[in-house]
Amino acid sequence: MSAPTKNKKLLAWVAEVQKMCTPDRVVWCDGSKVEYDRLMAEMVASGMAIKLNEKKRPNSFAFNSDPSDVARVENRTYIASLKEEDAGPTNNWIDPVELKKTMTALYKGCMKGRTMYVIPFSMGPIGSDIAKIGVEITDSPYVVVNMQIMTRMSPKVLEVLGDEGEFIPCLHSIGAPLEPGQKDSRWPCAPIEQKYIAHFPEENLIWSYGSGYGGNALLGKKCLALRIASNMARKEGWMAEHMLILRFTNPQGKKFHIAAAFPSACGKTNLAMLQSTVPGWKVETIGDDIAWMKPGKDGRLYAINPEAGFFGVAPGTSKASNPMALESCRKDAIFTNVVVTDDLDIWWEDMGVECTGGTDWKGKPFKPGQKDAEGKKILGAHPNSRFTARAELCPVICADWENPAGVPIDIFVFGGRRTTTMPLVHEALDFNHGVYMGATAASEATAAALDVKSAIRFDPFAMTPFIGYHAGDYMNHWFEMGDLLGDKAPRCFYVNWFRKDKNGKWLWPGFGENSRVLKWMCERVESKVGAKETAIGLMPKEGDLTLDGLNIPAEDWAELMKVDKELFKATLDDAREYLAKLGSKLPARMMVQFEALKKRLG
Ligand code: O2Y
Ligand code: MN
Repeated sequence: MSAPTKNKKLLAWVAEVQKMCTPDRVVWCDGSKVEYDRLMAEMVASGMAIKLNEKKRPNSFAFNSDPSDVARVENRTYIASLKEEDAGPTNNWIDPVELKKTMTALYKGCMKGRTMYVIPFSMGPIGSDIAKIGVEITDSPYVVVNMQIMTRMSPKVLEVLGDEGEFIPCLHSIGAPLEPGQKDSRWPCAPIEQKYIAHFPEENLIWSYGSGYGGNALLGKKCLALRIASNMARKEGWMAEHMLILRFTNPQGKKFHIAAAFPSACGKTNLAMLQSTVPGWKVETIGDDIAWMKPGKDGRLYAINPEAGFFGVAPGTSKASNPMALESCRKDAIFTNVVVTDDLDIWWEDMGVECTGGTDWKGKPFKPGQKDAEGKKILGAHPNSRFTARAELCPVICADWENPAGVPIDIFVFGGRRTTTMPLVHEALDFNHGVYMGATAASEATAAALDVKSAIRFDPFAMTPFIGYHAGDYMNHWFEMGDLLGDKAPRCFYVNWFRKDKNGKWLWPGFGENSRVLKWMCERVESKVGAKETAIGLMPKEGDLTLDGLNIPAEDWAELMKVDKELFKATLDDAREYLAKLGSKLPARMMVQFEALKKRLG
């Protein structure tokens, strides 16, 4: 197949990888439907994909991964900067020369017996000045079809790239060469000790080996759009964040744009597609996971969603929790590690529909409610099972979701999962205080991960696994963006949807009702409502956050909004200890905020 580009750098890189990985053939991908259909047909024939019932789930397919390859592998993910201190304490680091040596040995001949696919893609609307071009080389046809949904793949990408344009090279191999006559497994991959998800920030280069799953393999997502992009953004004066983007429009038609950062599996996709319960207020989705934001000519911060699809967690997605996500995968979808029902549709735990039986994610016969020998419920879908769905199929996708100029961000929201201490919502006193709030965002550790000293885990800006450089420098970049944006910087809020009472009952209904909280934020921005100043920040005045029809007893509301100074003070030591780990790169301004909060708490 002749190459559809004259870009010298790209042609040289493809030739170099071909020589190293020795695939049987090279295929340049164009993102077309013909290509998608051909690859799916090949994967169905090989037994890797299951074609779902055309009447129930048109043009959709299910895959089951190897049980050893079911999630991102953070302990095998590396930031291989030239200097260790540039990766910082939140990243794994290996000297880039050493890592390249180790990985080159693995890459040698790794695509034998397989096809090497070259995927030119754009993160962000093609041609947008916030977008970036990447090229992924992979030996996984599953990666190609997922990249078709998650990124913009089309001949236009190579047109924009031209003969001299720059791209981010993303090399991926599942690490499972095939000898002649060797039978392929359904989900080939390498053992854990051979998996490497490597980032070389000085070269804007990604090398991934050994895993075919999600963020390890779809390199446009976490690897490029967060780890490499966060480092580029810092150098170039913009931001690459783990944030959903939504538009919230009030009954008068005024539009507010909100970017919100929550740790993985905290309901970002649900919030991005929220169905507002506030009469006349409407949510439209722009993105559910990643925001790229750049100051515009008017001095405001403009955001695009660099992705073109959703790679959402399946279990728990239901008509009640997120009907819009379910609708987004009504057709043209890929499902990974879910139950395939007897009538060839899909099912997962807490989907809210009946399943009479099928095949679980490990390929075994399955009926909901079955228990294992120890009496534990057998799960049909893996807890990290996923749907890959086209964003354009989301019924509430915003008309501006592909606007190359992006949308102006009014509000940043940070949060974590806390059953105590953190009230439902509070606002930062100013942008720098907002940076402190984002930097000290924390969740309660699960029992399994509970460490001896502290029950909370800090996850600054929900970016811990995704900051492609030193976390101290990253926090400083946030302060510097605030300096640059000045009074046009977004207003900052902190939410906690997860507070419980002393009997373990949720105090806030969540889901669509979260729109009430977003409305209060928008009315703060518009100066329509005031706020009570408390030690931790600004909080809603009585009656400003409307609770009509919710039946929340007054004492529950008081508990939900309670700021227990003693409890807060008790977490300060944890925060200080966490921040101290960032050493000399911790911005002085962070400690100024810490001391100010301490003083306010008395
Ligand atoms: O396990 C994976 O590879 C997927 S992780 C993921 C997928 C979509 C959105 N966010 C995440 C995440 O871990 O934050
Ligand atoms: Mn995410």
